[in-house]
Amino acid sequence: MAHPLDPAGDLQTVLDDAGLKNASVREYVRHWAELTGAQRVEVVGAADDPRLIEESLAAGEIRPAGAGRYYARSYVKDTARSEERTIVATANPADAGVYNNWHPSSKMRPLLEERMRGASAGKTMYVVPYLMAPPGSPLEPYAVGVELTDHRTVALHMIRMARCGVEHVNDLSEPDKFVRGVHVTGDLENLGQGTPEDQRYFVTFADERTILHFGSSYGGNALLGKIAHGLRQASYDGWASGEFLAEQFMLIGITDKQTGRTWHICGGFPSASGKTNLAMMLAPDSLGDRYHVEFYGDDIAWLRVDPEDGKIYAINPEFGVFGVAKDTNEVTNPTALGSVARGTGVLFTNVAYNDNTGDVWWEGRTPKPPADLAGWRDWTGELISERSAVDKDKPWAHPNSRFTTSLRNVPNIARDFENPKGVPIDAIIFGGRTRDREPLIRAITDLAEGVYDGLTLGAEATFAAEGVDGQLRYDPMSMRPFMSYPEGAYAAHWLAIIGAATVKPIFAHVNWFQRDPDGGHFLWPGYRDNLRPLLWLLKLKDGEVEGRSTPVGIVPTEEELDLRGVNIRPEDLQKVLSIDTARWTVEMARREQHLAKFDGLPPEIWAAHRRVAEALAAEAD
Ligand code: GTP
Ligand code: SPV
Ligand code: MN
Repeated sequence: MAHPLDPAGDLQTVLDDAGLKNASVREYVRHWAELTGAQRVEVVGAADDPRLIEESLAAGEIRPAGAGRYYARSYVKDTARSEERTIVATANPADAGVYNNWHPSSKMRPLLEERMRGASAGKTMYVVPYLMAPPGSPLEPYAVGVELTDHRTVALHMIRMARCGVEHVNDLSEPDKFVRGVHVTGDLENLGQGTPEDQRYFVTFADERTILHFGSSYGGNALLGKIAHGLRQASYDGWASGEFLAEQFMLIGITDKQTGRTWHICGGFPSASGKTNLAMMLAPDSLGDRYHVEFYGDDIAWLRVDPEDGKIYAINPEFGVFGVAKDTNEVTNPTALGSVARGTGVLFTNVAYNDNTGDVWWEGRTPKPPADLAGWRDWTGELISERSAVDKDKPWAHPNSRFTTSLRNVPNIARDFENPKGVPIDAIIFGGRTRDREPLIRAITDLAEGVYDGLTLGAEATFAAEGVDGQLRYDPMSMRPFMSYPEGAYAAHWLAIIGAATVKPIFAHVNWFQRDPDGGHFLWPGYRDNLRPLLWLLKLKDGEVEGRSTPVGIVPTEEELDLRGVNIRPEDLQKVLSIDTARWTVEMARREQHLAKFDGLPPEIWAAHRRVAEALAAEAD
């Protein structure tokens, strides 16, 4: 039950009634309720979901989208993470890196407090205690947090994306050890988003384990357990403790049903580059009798070495999926459609919505949009039938429209996804959207070369604003937007953690996005067929295939790839399995400049770069 905070102050009664016992958490709630001026405080957990849904429906904040499915629109200028306004702040200037947008805490703290002071007046502050780990994980001490949010839809997202409830904070052995995450929405219509007067700030005070986000109610800007805690804070904690890595990685299991053997692969692709789709991958029909892919995670993995067997173990700290809607359909990703079926409690954001039927639609859901326009509104709430001639062809859904659903709804969720220990890692892969140069897969067996490959990961710049056409926007390990400490130290920490494993994973770089330079079509069919290069990688690791050595790694021969049932032209196949030495040589010069930006890069990384460059030069001669 919620109680108004009357001047006599019965906050303590609210917290008592909710069973919130941790005195440090109670004091933290009191402090921020006072500072933000929230009118009421309410402690919520997973059990409150049905009531919160009813309240949100009644208030018109969400709408029904079929039985047990819901729909919400965000403010039109609040539709994605904002990288420019995201900051990592600490007391130590040496924590500044190239990508973490470091500022001193002493400067940022007052700015955030000023914006948040009184900014939740008249609103309810939801207290959401959560755990970013399977319960019982050795990394649990780093996984406890409490988000305070003044937005009910954000609380609904948190309940889907993290394990939520007072039980996660009540009996801590160190009651003060939890991440403090405060989310204040602000007056979205008056924040100057994207202008020089931008009022928003999304700050992780990493050495204080405090996250203060002001000025959004969207995705990673507002769900603080996910990337602010799960990636920025956790990667800082993993480095500071020397215990683990926290990465923007998907995590899957592949089981050979004939032998019963299961392998685990994790890996990073930059945002919107295919992690969710890979994690939900259904084996292609021709391989489905033999192989099964299991979903562990699609966006975050924490990796540590287990002292007992010397292997790398990974967990997915999340409890849900915040997936991109665009192009999700029965052919590309039937598993995703299963995850958002009736009764799943899914929450769609910024797709198109039909007022009359409660149906939802997004670009790529079907080849053409629904023919009968009656009731359909685009993601901004405009009736499609009333669009002007100029707006006629605009997308119905926002390109970053998403679905939020819990892991237990994912049809291929691994049987042991809650295993506190995590799963042993056989391979680590990196991949970006690259229209040329990067082959379908190249395997890397050397640790330093694997880490080097991750550090030089990038995705092509697609808009003039994002970079020079055809050049990569480098995105080390797919962590560029989430980097919390300097890149040189980051590389050294990777070498230390993976180097400490006595059983090492194999590395690989993959690319599903190579295009025909003339027609522009994707050379590789992608999606379900992506299992094929991964199976080759596991065979290579087991010594069952040899591949072909190149200066940039080992690539499969055509015979080694299981291509039964694949629809690909012979010339396209040849292209995705070949190395364009001249094009690679151009890339090496750019890599040199990219790496030179990082202070204190370990000598092993430079040595790996030189080895690859020399091998390419020898090939070119
Ligand atoms: P974030 O949640 O932003 O971190 O993204 P993600 O890495 O999980 O990306 P996601 O799987 O949601 O894919 C993003 C877009 O890429 C979607 O529109 C997909 O349909 C598309 N995509 C994913 N895999 C493939 C593929 O193998 N081939 C092609 N052509 N497109 C793909
Ligand atoms: C990403 O942008 O990589 C996401 C979505 O996974 S958000 O949680 O908004 O960061
Ligand atoms: Mn992501």
